[in-house]
Amino acid sequence: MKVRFFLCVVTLCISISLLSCTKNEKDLPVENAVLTHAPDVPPVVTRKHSAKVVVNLEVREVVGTLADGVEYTFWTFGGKVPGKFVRVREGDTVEFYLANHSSSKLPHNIDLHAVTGPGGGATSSFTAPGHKSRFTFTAINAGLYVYHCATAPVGMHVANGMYGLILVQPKDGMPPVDREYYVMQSDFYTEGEYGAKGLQPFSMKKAIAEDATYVVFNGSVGSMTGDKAVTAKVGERVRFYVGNGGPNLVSSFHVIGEVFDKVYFEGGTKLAQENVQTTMVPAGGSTIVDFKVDVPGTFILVDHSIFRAFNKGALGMLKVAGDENKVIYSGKEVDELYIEGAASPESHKKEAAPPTKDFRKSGERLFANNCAMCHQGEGQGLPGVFPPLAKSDYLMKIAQSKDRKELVKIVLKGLTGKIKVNGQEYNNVMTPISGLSDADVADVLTYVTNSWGNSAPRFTEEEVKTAKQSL
Ligand code: HEC
Ligand SMILES: [Cu+2]
Repeated sequence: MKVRFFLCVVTLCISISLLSCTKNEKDLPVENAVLTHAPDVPPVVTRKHSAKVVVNLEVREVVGTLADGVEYTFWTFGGKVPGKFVRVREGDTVEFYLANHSSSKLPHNIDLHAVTGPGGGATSSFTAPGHKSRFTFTAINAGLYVYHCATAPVGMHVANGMYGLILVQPKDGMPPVDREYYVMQSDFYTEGEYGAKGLQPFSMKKAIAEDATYVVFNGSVGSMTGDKAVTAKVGERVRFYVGNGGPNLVSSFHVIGEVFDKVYFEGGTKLAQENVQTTMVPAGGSTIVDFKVDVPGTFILVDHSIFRAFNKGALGMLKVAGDENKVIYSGKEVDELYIEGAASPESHKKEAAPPTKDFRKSGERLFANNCAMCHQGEGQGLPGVFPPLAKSDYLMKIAQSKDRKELVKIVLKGLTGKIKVNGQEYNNVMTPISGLSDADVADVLTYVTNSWGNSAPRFTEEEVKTAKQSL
């Protein structure tokens, strides 16, 4: 009798607590998460209460661009690398749907480092092609977390692009900023050398040796340079949510010409450090950096393991516009190029032929990827180290002379020894620039001789071809 009564009470208690639990969850307002591709970040969560947030993420295996002329079969969360950015609030209930597109060849899953539970969700989200899984978790810990695929062979799934970031905003929010960007570094391993054209297969051998062919921000070389640079205005506060998908390399994240005012170390919530030059981002880890931009110009994002930046692709740009809000590369400059490039009636005739491609755009991109790290974003150079190209008397004298092939030579063979540019002496080494086609050389030379106040006739592919024969 006593036992029975006791059991009864226990059962009643359990039912009540179960009921109240279900009721609580049902009470939560439901919202669909806004997901974004890099470099965009979903809007700040402004609500002051918990919610049930529904996340829909779709895995797709797609062929995309890894570098100029280099293609790769990426395995993606959301169609691009890195995966879509997810943003929730501490305490939210997250109902996570992982779909695997029917065109996929393999099953995939997801391990979110923000999840407390076996495999970070991996065990509950293993999804065959053409299927969809659901699991639910409570975002107990605030912070910026990496997510990735954890299907065997895990290294290969990660190496092919299966990673992204989830931000669990602290309950009390974060200090407001003017702009937020999503930057994710990762390393790629291809059968071909850096820059080898065509569809490049994954190299398991190089991946195991940790011998990265590419190290990139946001999934490809040049994803954040030229007209794809992220932007800000003088006086604004900028925040980068930085992740590192690996699979292997630790990043020494640095922005050339900026100091991070605040660094939320390893993506945690404690403001651990102020006034930082370079911060480490572990593979499978993150960091949050805040800084105010004080002067206009182009600021270069790099992995300061510096060969990765200048030789493997880990280079991005933040373009900061000044008060005058000058638009650096405008359509009008293209007109300028056609008009001012016509130095003689004859060359005018040549110029009149419509270009087969937008060589100015191409030149801008080539400059960003091959020259800007030394000669700087606006061609202004670094005093005493890298001579300026902007309004360089040295450059412009050659560009307007009969010896224009000397410029082709500088690009392809490099330059050493004493030179004088605008009255200042330089005695440094410019190493040869490799991997450029004749058309590339023509475009980049046209670009540097027709930007920042420079003006000269256009370089053509033919001219470069001829110049090369006499080098
Ligand atoms: C690794 C750094 C580096 C890179 C990358 C680089 N340069 Fe240079 N460049 C130099 C240095 C250093 C000099 C001066 C060499 C000397 O002192 O003899 C120089 C000199 C020059 C000059 C002659 C001097 C002047 O300022 O007019 C030109 C023109 C030039 N570079 C063009 C380019 C172009 C175009 C590219 C990209 C295709 C490029 N450089 C990439 C370092 C670099
Ligand atoms: Cu996978």
